[in-house]
Amino acid sequence: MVSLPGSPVTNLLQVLFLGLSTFGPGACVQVELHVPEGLSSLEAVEGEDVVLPAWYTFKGERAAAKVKPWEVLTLMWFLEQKGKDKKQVLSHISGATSSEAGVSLVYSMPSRNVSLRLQGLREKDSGSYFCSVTVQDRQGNNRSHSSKTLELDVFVPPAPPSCHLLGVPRVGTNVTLSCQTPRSKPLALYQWVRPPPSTQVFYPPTLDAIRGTLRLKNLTTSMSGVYTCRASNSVGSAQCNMTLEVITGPGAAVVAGAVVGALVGLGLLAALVLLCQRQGKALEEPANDIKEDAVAPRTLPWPKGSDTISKNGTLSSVTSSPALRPPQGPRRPVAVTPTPSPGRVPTSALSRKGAVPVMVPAQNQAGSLV
Ligand SMILES: *[C@@H]1O[C@H](CO)[C@@H](O)[C@H](O)[C@H]1NC(C)=O
Ligand SMILES: *[C@@H]1O[C@H](CO)[C@@H](O)[C@H](O)[C@H]1NC(C)=O
Ligand SMILES: *[C@@H]1O[C@H](CO)[C@@H](O)[C@H](O)[C@H]1NC(C)=O
Ligand SMILES: *[C@@H]1O[C@H](CO)[C@@H](O)[C@H](O)[C@H]1NC(C)=O
Ligand SMILES: CC(=O)N[C@H]1CO[C@H](CO)[C@@H](O)[C@@H]1O
Repeated sequence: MVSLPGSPVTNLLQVLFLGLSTFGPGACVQVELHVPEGLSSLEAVEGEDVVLPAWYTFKGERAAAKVKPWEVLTLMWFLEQKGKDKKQVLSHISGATSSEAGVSLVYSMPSRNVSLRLQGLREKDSGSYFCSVTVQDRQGNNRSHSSKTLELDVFVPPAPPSCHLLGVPRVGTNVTLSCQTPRSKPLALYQWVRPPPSTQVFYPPTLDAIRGTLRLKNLTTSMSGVYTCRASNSVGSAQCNMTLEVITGPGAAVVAGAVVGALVGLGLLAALVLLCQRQGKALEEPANDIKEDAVAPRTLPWPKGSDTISKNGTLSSVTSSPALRPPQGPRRPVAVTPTPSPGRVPTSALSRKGAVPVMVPAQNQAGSLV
């Protein structure tokens, strides 16, 4: 009777046969492993738990039937991954269960429900889970076997991305803001926005949502401010912030403007410079280094959003984090401060970022003397 086609007549015969034979061992039984109808793959999120549902019945038997006293089950769950050997993750043989860490059966044995629970999922738990059941009687006769496969795909929410500036943000030039997350499955899509008060959302072609780049053209000072990048996929999102400070005008014009503006005080300024140079010889080390504690020149309230050059000829200025702080605190001559995490740019980075090497210390001196 083993593989008769499932016509109503043969089903009836099977039921009759099983009805007669379920009283003890020696039954000719065909085990059937089941998974929920239509289920062939599952999706889960890294860190969470998942249950791979599976149970067995005997052909023609009602699904809810209990384990028979004579049933001896051999159960194995394997994980198959592309390019790797098949790995056994759980086995139940002769009444003893053994498994990998984080893998267990949902129901204690004996049970016909052999669902597998995976706890604390990792991305590398993705793959094909192959379940095999073999049932025999206590004499080892009438063995019957069945198996099923379930695909598991473990998704990963985007890790915190890092925000970077490519290019020098001078008025009239172009720069690119870039954003990349180190980990995400499926691949993250990126979005750039400016948070309030300068709320702005960017769209292609300015935004490349796949690469995470935002191209800003013909910069103006009104484009200075905080920019936020959000990386997101179907299971989560993460963001980073950066502060863009658009530098006004090329260096030569600033110097010329400063000279014209300070024409009356030029002689005094020259004298100061001489004085500074003398002092500089005595204090050569500190004078040439931009020191952590060096107090930047006291400036008039910063003319945010305008091209005005401040009186002391500062070329550029930066708000260190926190981002939207009003421009009144000590300033640092750095063009841009990416702020993936709160914190100040190390002073050692200042020289690398092309801070005006000679003028800054001179300004410090002048600023504190004027
Ligand atoms: C077996 O257990 C799984 C997980 O708890 C459940 O989804 C499934 O419905 C159960 N099967 C039966 C036949 O009860
Ligand atoms: C900025 O981009 C525009 C348009 O793509 C281009 O015409 C211009 O040459 C670019 N300017 C600089 C300084 O690269
Ligand atoms: C850049 O902006 C300035 C001022 O907004 C404008 O006059 C100029 O035409 C712009 N240049 C380009 C190439 O768009
Ligand atoms: C980015 O800035 C927003 C406010 O504009 C803040 O809520 C968020 O915590 C910041 N994120 C990071 C990573 O600094
Ligand atoms: C169909 C089949 O193989 N039936 C066997 C089941 O096992 C008993 C002994 O336990 C045999 O007598 C049957 O022939």
